[in-house]
Amino acid sequence: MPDRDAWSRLQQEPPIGGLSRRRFLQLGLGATAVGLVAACSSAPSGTQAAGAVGPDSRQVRDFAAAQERRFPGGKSVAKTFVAAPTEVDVGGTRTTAWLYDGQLPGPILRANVGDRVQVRLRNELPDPTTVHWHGLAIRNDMDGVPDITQPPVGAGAEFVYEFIPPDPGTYWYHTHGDLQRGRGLYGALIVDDPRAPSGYDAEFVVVLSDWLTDRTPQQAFDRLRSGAMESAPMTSTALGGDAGDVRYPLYLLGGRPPNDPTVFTAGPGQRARLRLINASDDTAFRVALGGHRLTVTDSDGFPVEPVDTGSVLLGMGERYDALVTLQDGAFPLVAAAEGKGGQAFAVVRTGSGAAPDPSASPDELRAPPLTVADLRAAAAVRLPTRNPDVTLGASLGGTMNTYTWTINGEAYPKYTPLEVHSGERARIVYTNTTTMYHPMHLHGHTFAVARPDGTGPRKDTVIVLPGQTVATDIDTDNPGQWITHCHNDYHLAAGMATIVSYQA
Ligand SMILES: [Cu+2]
Repeated sequence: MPDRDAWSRLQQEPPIGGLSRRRFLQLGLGATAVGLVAACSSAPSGTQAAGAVGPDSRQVRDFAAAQERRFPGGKSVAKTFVAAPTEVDVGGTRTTAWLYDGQLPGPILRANVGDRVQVRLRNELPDPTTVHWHGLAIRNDMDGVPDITQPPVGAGAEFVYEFIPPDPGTYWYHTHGDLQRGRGLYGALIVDDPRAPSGYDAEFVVVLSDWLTDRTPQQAFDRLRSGAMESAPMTSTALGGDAGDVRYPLYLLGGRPPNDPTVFTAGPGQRARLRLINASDDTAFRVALGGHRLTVTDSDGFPVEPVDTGSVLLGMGERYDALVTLQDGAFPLVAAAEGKGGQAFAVVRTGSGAAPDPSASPDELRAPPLTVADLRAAAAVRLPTRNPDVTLGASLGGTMNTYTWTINGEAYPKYTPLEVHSGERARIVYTNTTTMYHPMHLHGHTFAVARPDGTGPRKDTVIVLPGQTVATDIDTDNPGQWITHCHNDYHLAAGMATIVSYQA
């Protein structure tokens, strides 16, 4: 049901920045405001203080101008993404997906650091939507969060995103509309540093997702809300408890099911860079390449001290890059759905030999996987040691009988903002009081996982295990309104989000 009370409250809010929030919404939504309110139940009802720095503020324009000065001469990268319902055949089952440019996953968006990226989104979906550029520290008004950084892009409408990627690495883009992502609206976003040596011969972009064939994510969510749980519990030691809320009929690698796998090819002895991206809604993946060790080099786009492992665990939204020196033959690249029983699968082929079985389970998956605890930031990207100027708590809670997930006792779109000012070291402390892990994501910043010795890896999404407290540090250098939320799409839809709000 639309939250009409929230809408009326928004209309009465005091001005923020130079423009009232009410006016921002009115300008953006124009004559279609009533229709959008009816279609969208997530108009935020946070109480922004008078000094909140809005997406259309002078501070955000100043940030954008400074980025342009920092990267003179970046080349133009212009794309059009058409978001539209598309019939797809996944593993022999036809479903109506929602895709960018008819592709599952969407096209790889690739640019250099400092490029001027322009993506024209044409919304041919029946519902309003936005695109979020996950992990990139870009200007707030291009962040793609409906009602927070822009009005949702209505059905039949267009919006042009323009931004400058400031850091190289493995990122991704996806819709930020309610329960839209699981229908197929996601893709890899890769930022290259032309000055850095590549250090590899082949590159495998590995987009992992969970896939419903018999219902939409909205229908799965409605079922959870009605109190129905999966019949067999799903648990994982590595995840410290519940492994998910939904069991999926299929897990995809590069949009393809195990019986119709992607085949990555390279030469024996060559060094391959795996760019692992977990684009799923409710599934953590444990990834291994049969017969090989992985050297993890980057986490969420930022370099770490390289560490060898048999497998790596990715929560939703996380990325890991790994280098691997390839043997001669054909090998299973397996992403096991942690605690759920199924897997995504591809073939890595460097020579002759029979293709591995899609149900192959490499020995590398047996040992505990690498997690954030095993990583240290590369020296070049460590946040300088500094005491926090402000510490903000985000207590993660949930009530299963109504399937409500909360931060500090509130279910988004209700929220009390976490307030920061520019120029601070801010510490955001996530405490998980529930029995399920939550991959917590912050927009617009790459935090450092706080450690006394300052070696915590830089990340934008971090798994917070049941009962665990994870502190994250940022330097507040990107003014605006930034959502922080659980990257389980059902948990986000059920309220696990709040806003980190820059104050003037
Ligand atoms: Cu969650």
